[in-house]
Parts: sequence; structure tokens; C-alpha cells
Amino acid sequence: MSHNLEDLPGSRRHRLRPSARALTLSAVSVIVVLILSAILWVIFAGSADHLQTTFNPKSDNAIKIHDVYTLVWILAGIVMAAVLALTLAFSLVFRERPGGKAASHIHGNPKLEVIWTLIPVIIGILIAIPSFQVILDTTGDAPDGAIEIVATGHQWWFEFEYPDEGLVTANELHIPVGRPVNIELRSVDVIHSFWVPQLSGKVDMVPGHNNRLWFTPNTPGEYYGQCAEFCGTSHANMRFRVVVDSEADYAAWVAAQTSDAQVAEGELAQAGEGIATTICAACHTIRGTGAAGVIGPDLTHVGSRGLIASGIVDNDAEGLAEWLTNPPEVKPGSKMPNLNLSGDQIEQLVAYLQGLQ
Ligand SMILES: [Cu+2]
Repeated sequence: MSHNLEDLPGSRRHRLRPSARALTLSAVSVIVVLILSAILWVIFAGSADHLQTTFNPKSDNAIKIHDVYTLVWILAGIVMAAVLALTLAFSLVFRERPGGKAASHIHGNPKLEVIWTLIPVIIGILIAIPSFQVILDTTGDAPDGAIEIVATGHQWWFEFEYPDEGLVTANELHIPVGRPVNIELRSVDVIHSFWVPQLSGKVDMVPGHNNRLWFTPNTPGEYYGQCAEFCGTSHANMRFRVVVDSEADYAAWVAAQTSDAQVAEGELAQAGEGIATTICAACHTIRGTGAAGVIGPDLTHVGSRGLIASGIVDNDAEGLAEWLTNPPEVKPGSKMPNLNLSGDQIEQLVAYLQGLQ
């Protein structure tokens, strides 16, 4: 089988052909990159309400990380635009013309080689200095007066303990605005990762090796977190939320959470307590009732949380009933099995759990 000389890659004729293909490729590249950038910008940055965005930082450390990210974005943009523009310009200026002179080869140009070595080195230094500075700032000791919290990863939910306040909760972390929080990160089973994009960088939760992170939230609001290290079947369903309260709201929340469980009035809730303290008690703690299980989340004030099932189900009557009917169907792999509860039992448990404010 014979080839035309012009079609053979590496042949002199092939390399010297008019750069029509390079020209087309450059134009297409510019268009594709611009379209993709626009789409990404609309998706991630265009919506400040996006639940898990790094583009809208709300803590001191998240702002520092965002600033480095912005610097890298701008430098990368300049490099991308320069490379594409030069490719385009060279393709036009040095293209072979009919009857024109063939392009000549050159080999070695110390001045050019120094320039294109120095430019990346300078860019690397411009990125490295602020990056190392932010790493040192954010991984150093938390400022004095930080609230101590222990976050523990479980398959597939987050437990939050406030040792100084003597309270334990799950999947919903409350912290006061303007005060640093120092979070110790643990795991009881596999490697998880704690990540609240608007508040901090992600840090792994490693069994037998406690990590930590700290940040100071600057704006009250709700921020969505996510396990960021694949940890099994329901990794994607392992979410949590951080509620940044005013000082007064935080104090009220702590006071409410440290009290024992209060049973709501009414027959349904009373009957629900009977089920909770027998069936649920095997795995859950409900302070003040004798239920002291440690496998699942502490339910003492579960009614006060916005979401259940590790942040994937709304904490309302419908959501609770759906969860209690068949947990593994809602959260595949859930350690909580289908308890085959009757419709009446579910109704009673829903009334009881909703009353645990
Ligand atoms: Cu995970």
C-alpha cells in the first residue's frame, strides 16, 4: 500500500504544508474554550445561591483560598489566550502561500529558550508564594477563643460533638458568626472528607489519624457540606449543613440542645416514645429517656433539624414517614434496616420525633 508523501506524518512536506489545519484547530479551540468558560461561569459563579460553591466564600479562610483560586484563574486565562492567539497569528502569518517561499527550519535559539523557560518559572513563583502563604495561614493553630468541635465521619452521616458545651448532634452544625471554630476531624470506619465549600477547604477524616481545620464564618446563613472522599455506597448521600447563627441565636440553640428530650403532648407522640425507647434505642441515644444506642445519630433534638438522613430528606412528616418506611430505599446501604413498622407505628414515631425540638 502506498502513501502520498504529503500524507505521511513526519515527512518534510507534511510539516511544511500550509497550516490550514492548525488555523482551523485554533479557531475551533478558541470558540470551544470560550463557550465552555461561559457555561462554567453561569453554572458556578453566576448563581450565588448555588448550594455548594467556592465562588461565594463566607469565611476568612475560604476568602483566602478563593483569592488564590482567582489569581490562578486569571494567570491561566492569560496563558490560554496568549497561546491560542500566538498559534492563530503564526498560522496566518507564516502559512505557505502558492508560489511563495517554503518555510525554513531553525534549530536552537538560546534567547527564545531562556524566555519560554523564564515565563513559566515566573508564573509558577507568582502562584506558589500566595499558595504557600494561604496553606500556612489556614493550617496553623486556630485563633484564641475558638469554639471546639469534634466532627466524626460515619458511613454515611456526620456526628458533631461540642465537648465544652456537652452536646452531641448530627448532620447539622451550628456556629456563631464572627467566632473562629476549631474542628477536629475523626472517622470511625473508612476515610471520609469534611468539606463546606463556602466555609473551608476540604480535609480528610482518617480512621486512627485525627485531622483538624479552622475558620471564622463572616455571614449568618445556611451552608451545605458534603463528604468529599469516596466512602462507599451512599457517599454521595453523605451531606450536612452548617448554620451560622447570630451570637444570640447560637446561645439559644446551645441552651435548647443541652436539655433532655421533651415529649410532645398528645397520644400519638406518647405512643411514639414507647416505640423509640424500645426499638430505636438499640442504635440511637435520646437523652433523658434511657435510649443510649451509639450506632446511629443522637436523636435527642432531631425535631429541631432541617433535614434528616444525613441531609438528603426534608425533616417534615412526609420525609420522616418515607425514611421510617424503608431507610435503605432512601439511602442505599443505610445501616438502619427496614424495621417493617406498621402505618400506625410510623405515624406515632413521626409525631414523637417531630416533638423532639
Ligand atoms: Cu464519602
